[in-house]
Amino acid sequence: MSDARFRELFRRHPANPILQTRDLPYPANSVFNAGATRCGEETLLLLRVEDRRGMSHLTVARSRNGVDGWAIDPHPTLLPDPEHHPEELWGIEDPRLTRIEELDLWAVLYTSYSRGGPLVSLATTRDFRTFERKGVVMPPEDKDAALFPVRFRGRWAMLHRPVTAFAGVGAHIWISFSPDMKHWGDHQILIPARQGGWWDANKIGLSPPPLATERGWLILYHGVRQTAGGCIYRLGLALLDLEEPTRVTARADEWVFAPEEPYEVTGDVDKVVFPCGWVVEGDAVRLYYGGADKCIALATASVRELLDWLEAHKHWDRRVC
Ligand code: BMA
Repeated sequence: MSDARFRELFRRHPANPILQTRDLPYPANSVFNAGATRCGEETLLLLRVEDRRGMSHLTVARSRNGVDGWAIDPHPTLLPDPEHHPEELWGIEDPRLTRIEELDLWAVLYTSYSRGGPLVSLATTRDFRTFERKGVVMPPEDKDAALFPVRFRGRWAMLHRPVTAFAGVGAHIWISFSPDMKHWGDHQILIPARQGGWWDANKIGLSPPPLATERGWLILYHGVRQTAGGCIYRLGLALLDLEEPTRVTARADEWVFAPEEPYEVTGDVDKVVFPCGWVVEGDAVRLYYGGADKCIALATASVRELLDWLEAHKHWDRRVC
């Protein structure tokens, strides 16, 4: 149950959950973790749909108001293509959409579930009808990736979350750079998972793509807390320097959003809120998130309130990480 003494920065929409499997034009196990963008006059979601074999694909949904009246493609929009892309053998998941004005296209980073583990793939599209696959951009195990919409000193930048089997080091958010979106280097840890009892100890990952604001790149990330009763996925805020995104200028200690409602607490994976996209108009943020790996829900926020709260609660002391 939520605590009235914390004024929610992200306010759940009364229509939640806004999309469930029964809203799809074809049978599926679940619909969750959607990428989001504005496309013309509409809000476009790239839904992750898990079929009744356990494999995921991506399907487009469009709505005028971003809340209801969704027009959903009658068939899967982007299916895994293991014949030409063996890395997509067990499905494609969790897309993050970045509108790149310079190239007049969207970049879609998604998780391909390969025989070698989850990895990061890139596709581009101009219309969300046809997609050009660019293939693997980060080897396994890696996921939770998104591109920045602009270059930094001529290079593209990506946030992502590699995982290593090396015990005890944790899974952190990394930043990498590329001259062409294909060849990536200058990898470095950007936001480390904390340790011990923290809500974001041991394993964190980027949620929606970084959001440009006047005070810096706003980052919403998930922290995975291991408990005796299973994992809890919660969300926290950080800020990166606008010109130099390798510089973390703020990170809050407390989480800002956590599973509380029944559709977040109970599902295929309990206690999960997992956003892959947000849409911003002026000061208004619409955050689209998966609830318990089963449905899609919406929460709204104000960019100014998020930044003010982060300013008031920022803490960046590596000694307590
Ligand atoms: C993460 C991702 C998400 C999923 C979450 C909770 O590792 O695979 O797709 O929502 O786990 O199961």
